[in-house]
Formats: sequence, structure tokens, C-alpha cells
Amino acid sequence: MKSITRFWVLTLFVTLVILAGLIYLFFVNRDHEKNQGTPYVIGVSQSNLTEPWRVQMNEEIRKEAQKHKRLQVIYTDAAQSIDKQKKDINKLIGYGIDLLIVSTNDTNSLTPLIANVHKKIPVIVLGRAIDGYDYTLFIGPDNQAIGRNAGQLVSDMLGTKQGNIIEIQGPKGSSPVRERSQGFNNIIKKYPNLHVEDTLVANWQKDEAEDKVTALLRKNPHINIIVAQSDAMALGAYKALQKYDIQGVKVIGADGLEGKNGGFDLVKKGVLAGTFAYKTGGKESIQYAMDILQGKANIPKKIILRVNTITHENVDQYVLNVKNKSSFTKQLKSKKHIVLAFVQVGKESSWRLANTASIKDAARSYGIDLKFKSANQSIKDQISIIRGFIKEKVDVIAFSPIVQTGYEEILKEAKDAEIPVILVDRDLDLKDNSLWLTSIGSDFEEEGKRAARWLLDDTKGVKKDINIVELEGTANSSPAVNRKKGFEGELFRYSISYHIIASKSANFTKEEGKTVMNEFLKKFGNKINVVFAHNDDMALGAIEAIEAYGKKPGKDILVISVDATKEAFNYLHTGKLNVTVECNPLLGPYMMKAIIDHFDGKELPVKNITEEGIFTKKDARWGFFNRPY
Ligand code: GYE
Repeated sequence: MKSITRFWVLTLFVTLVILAGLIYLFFVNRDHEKNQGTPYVIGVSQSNLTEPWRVQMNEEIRKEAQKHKRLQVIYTDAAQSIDKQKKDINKLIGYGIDLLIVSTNDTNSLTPLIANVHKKIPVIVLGRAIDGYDYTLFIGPDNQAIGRNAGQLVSDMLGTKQGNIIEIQGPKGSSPVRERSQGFNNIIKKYPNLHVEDTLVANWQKDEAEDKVTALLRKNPHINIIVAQSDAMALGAYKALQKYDIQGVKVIGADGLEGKNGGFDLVKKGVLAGTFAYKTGGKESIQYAMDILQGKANIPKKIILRVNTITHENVDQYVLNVKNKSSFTKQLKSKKHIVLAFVQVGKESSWRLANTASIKDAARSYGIDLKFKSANQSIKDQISIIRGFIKEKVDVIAFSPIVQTGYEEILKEAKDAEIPVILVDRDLDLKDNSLWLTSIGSDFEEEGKRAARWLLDDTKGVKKDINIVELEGTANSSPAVNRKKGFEGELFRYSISYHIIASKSANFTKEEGKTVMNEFLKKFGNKINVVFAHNDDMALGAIEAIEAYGKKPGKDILVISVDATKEAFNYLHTGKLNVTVECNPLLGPYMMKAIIDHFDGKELPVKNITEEGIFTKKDARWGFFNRPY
């Protein structure tokens, strides 16, 4: 009997061991299969590889892509041809790529194709913007800032001396060319002693710049400054000056690459009087591409890379800082936990309450120690609260500036105390963006444009003039200033039949929205066809005023708003609100990621712009149940 029992016990034991092994092998194999599944395929459509900048960009893409086993990258080189770039993009689509990274040769001609691709797969626009927002993510420098900084550098170098300037541009249709030139000339025209004698187009090419400057010098040797939109073209200009042995002309470039004849080398050697350094975005494009392909949340809409002015005085230190980022990282990594101080605008609107909740939730989930205070819409209180946190020596300060001016002094105090500052939501009208680490928020001007485009579309074919009253947000706040600018700019760009008959601040609150709308109704009554409110709270106040006046909001008077809060979807459903343009308040995760990245030693973009939409009655039911705020 005993031997039979022993046999069965042994058999059972062996069976269980075999079963456990089979289960283990199944899961290991499945995980292996998952990890080795079909790789992601990213297509890179590069405008050309004749510019050192583009070669560097592709090199950064390649190096970052190597870190991902399940990633294959296919590169195409359009060799500066618009037609070839269109063919390249279509060829990549034909290969069945999962995501497109594109750096365009020409903005207008490639925008429609890229918008079409974006309907099928994610698109990252790299370096050179396209028109509109039909892409997943834009990564590139603040080209206006490059132009402005070049103009300011010219003025700083020449002082009151006469400046006869030659500007050397890239190809006409390329967005950075237009933006850099605009930023540059906006500064130059402020100084009567500075004058742009001639503008040459050298298509980013060193040799073309050399040839064109050589030809120009034959007829006009009396120039003091050459400002080129890239270091390569600046080097070409310098070689032309050498041909005629012309001394004393200052040459300025842009890009700031390392290595022989890179911007840093040229500034060190005295070939260039200055350049403007910014990242190519190649590394970031792959990092975000993987986040997008893996379905991660909180992907920004635009990442604007910081621009640094480089001259003979700071080039060595700048290059050293970039190299020593690692030791900076080591020093920062020692931080056991980060103390963040956040100074909120107030509690004026549902949007603001959602913004506060997002920041508190994100701090908790990121394990960041949050000290939170509200300024209750008082600028004076906000500044003194920030000063208090500086005294407490917190690790980082973040705040949403109630208005866009008046904070320079407190920001300098934070900088002197070596406490980094992050702007969240609203931003500042301050050209010296070295006073903050990064700014995270919306494109308020685009929000205003979207409101205007809806109105233009909704009133297409209306034969009579349309009278609009405007409920503005807090006076001199960046959302109010820029929503107004975007709305009116877009409206008046297309038609003369729209009239803003009254515009007044109602401070983003429902109560003041109702009060001001009552004033408008008393004064203009039936003449009013539309009310454009800079946020939902003021719009809801205006709706109450319109109903009290005996008219139907959404029908007798169209009601347009911004924010897209949950309550607004209720009013979209009843038809009392016609449209609300989204303004995303859920900025907490973006802010915490920026803080963690900073303390990991990464250079942060100067601006992170969030993804936003627009909602009308057709979205009401979905919105009410799905809106996160
Ligand atoms: O539109 C409004 C809030 O700064 C974008 O401020 C924010 C604005 C938002 O009071 O509801």
C-alpha cells in the first residue's frame, strides 16, 4: 500500500513541476514576443543635408533612435527640392510608417500635404513651422526671438554709430526666414542710425552667400554689419569680405553648432561677432515620437526651444556649461525631494479651480512637496507671496502672472537667490526670457482666432453688418490681451462687416460679466448681434443678462466663449451658448514634468503650448459626460 501512495505523490509532484515550468515559459515567451513585436517605423523627411545644421539634426535623431530596440527610422533627403520632399513624404507613407517627422523646405506648399498625412498618422513638425495646427506636435526655436536678439546685438555693438546692414536670408517660403526677418526688422526700425541697405537670399547655403556678398561688395563696399540667418551663410559672407580684404565689418550668424566652422568655433576665432544657439530638436523629436506612439498623455502642441545669444564674451562659458550639464545633473540628482512653491491667481472662475486641482493632484502623484498660496487676483499680494517664498529658499517657484507686466523685479530677486521660476498658464510681456526656466500654457492669440473663424463661418452669407460686444478678461492679462488681438485681427482680416461696438473688462468673473452685459444692453439694446466673452464664466453671466432683457441668448444674440468648462457644455446643449474655444487648465502634469526634467539637468523649452480644440452644440452631450473639468 505504502509504495502505491509514494508513487502517486511523486507523480503529482512531477506533474505540478512540469505545469509550473510550462506556465513560466508561456509568460516569458509572451513578454519576449511583446518586447520584440513589430518595431515602430518612423519616417524622417529632411529638407536637405547640405546645411551642417540639418546633418546635426539627423545625427541627433539617429543617436536617440538607437536607444529604442523596437524602433526603425527611414530617412529621406529632399535636397532643397519642394517637389522631391512631397514625393519623399508620399513614399514614406507608402512604406506604412507609424509616424512622420518632417522639416520642410517651404511652408505654404507643404502645409496641405502634411495636414493630409496628419489625418492618418501622427506628425511631428521639426524646426520649421507650417501654417495652422494640422499636426501633432511642433518642435522648434522661437524664430522671432532669434531675429529680435540679432537686431538688439547690432544696436548694442554699434551704439549711435551709423549702421549700414546687409541681411542674408534663407529661402523666401521657409517660415523661419519670415519670422527671423520680422523680429530683426522690428528692432532695427527703432534705431534711426541703423538701416538695412540690402537683403540677399542665399537659401541657407555658404557658397551662395559668398557669391552674392561678393557681387554686392563690388557695388557697395560701405557696409558695417552683415546679419545672416545661419552660421553657414555668415561664413560665406565672411569669405567674401576676405576676398576684398575688407576689415571691420561685423558678421552675425545663427544656429550655434559645435565643431570646426560651427557657430561657436567661428565666434571664438572672431570670424563672427555673434550667433544664436538653440537645440535642433532632433533628440526631443524621437523622445516625443515614442511617447506619442506609446499613447502617453500630456503631449504638448508646440515646444518652443530656448535661444541663447552667444558672443566672444560668453562663448567659452556657454560651451562649458553645455558640456558640464552632467555635473550639474549629479549635483541636482542629490535632491531627495523637491519643494515647489506655487502662487495662484485666485479663485475667479471654474477654469481656475480646475487649474488649481490639476496642480495639486500632479504634485502629489510626482512626489513633489507643494506649498500653495492664492493671490486672490491681487498683483501686489502675488508679488509679496513670491518674495516670501524666496526668503524660505524653496527649490523652485511657479506662478501664473495676474497681468503681463510688473514682475521683472521679483523675477530678478528669484534669479539672484538662484531659485528657478516657471510661468504657468498666463505669461509675461517681457523680452528677457532668461528670467524664467520655461512657460507652460495656451496660445491665447490662436484661441481668439478660433473664436473669430467660428463667427466668420457661422455668419457666412449674412448680408447685414454684424455688431459685436466684447467682455474682456482681466485688463493687461496675457489671455485678455491676446484673445482680443487674435479675435479682432482674424475678423477684420476677412471682412469689413463686423464691428466691435463695445469692449470692456469683466475680470473673468460671472458676476461682472452679467453687470457689464447689462450696461451694453441698456446702451445698445437690439443693435447687439454677438457677444464675445473671453471666458465661460463671463459668458454665463452675459446669458443671464440677455434673458433678463427679454432676448434669446444663442439665437437673438450669438454667444461665443473660451475655456470649454463642463458647465459651458450644459449651455451648448440648451443652445444658449453657441461655441466655446478650449483653453486647457490641466497644466499640473506638464509643470511637474518640467520640474523633474530641470532637476535631471535637462534644458527646458522656453515655451510649452498645450493641445486645444473648439466645441459647439454637436459636442454638448459628449462633453458633459467626458469633460475632465
Ligand atoms: O480663461 C479664465 C481664468 O488665465 C487662461 O483665467 C486663464 C484665464 C481663463 O480666470 O477662466
